[in-house]
Amino acid sequence: MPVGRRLVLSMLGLGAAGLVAAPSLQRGLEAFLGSAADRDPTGLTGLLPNGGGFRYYSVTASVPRKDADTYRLTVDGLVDRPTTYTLDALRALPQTRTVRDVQCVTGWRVPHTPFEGVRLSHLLDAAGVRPGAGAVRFTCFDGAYSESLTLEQARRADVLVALRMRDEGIGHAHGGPVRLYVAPMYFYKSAKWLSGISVTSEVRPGYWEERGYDVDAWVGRSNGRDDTPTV
Ligand SMILES: Nc1nc2c(c(=O)[nH]1)N[C@H]1C(S)=C(S)[C@@H](COP(=O)(O)O)O[C@H]1N2
Ligand SMILES: [Mo]
Repeated sequence: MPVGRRLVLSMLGLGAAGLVAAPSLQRGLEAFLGSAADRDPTGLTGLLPNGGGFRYYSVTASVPRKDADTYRLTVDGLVDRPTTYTLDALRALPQTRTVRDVQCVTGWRVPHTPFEGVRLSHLLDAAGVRPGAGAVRFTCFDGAYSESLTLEQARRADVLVALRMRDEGIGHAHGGPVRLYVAPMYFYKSAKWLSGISVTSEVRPGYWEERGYDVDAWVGRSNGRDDTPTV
């Protein structure tokens, strides 16, 4: 790490593993640390070129690329009909579009962002959720990230298996070709590079949640939103 950066981080009292920065602090750091390609103090985020305000997040150093030929999404666990979908199979299902604000728990926000895809509830109904199921766990083809929702949350109309973001196909950096989109919750719930949906009996904390984030990730009214589905 360059000396200047180490200095500013220690001045601000942030360790290299400091994960949460207030928005003003984040802006100050970005201004100080320079170019948009620069990485933030966590080493996990960077401003995406032409990203429209999004930060790139990945907990792994590299992620394999998947396309229509190689992408697969598996739905299994406590279901009657475990299913594997190709990208084309997902595209052939009814699509829902929703426009909400994206809110990262570290403070940045991107207003009015369109997402489009298949309702998670549709995939759950198609698989046939068994009695005794209480939650849904999501895994990713980065090989590391995971998330979860209660079954009730998962069945909301504004929870999508998203194929499009900002009215275009989801690029690799944003978790394409398929990511989860949980509109009413902080963006860490929206698992990128989605490869597995498993119905479980109980919620199992996800990657960040095992490292201190709240399993309950509703974006509150303090952020200017309510949790009413808009689709
Ligand atoms: N697989 C995976 N999904 C992830 C993450 C990640 O590191 N890996 N980060 C989460 C967090 S904290 C945020 S804010 C968003 C960032 O999405 P973006 O990179 O498209 O801006 O992805 C979420 N989903
Ligand atoms: Mo985030």
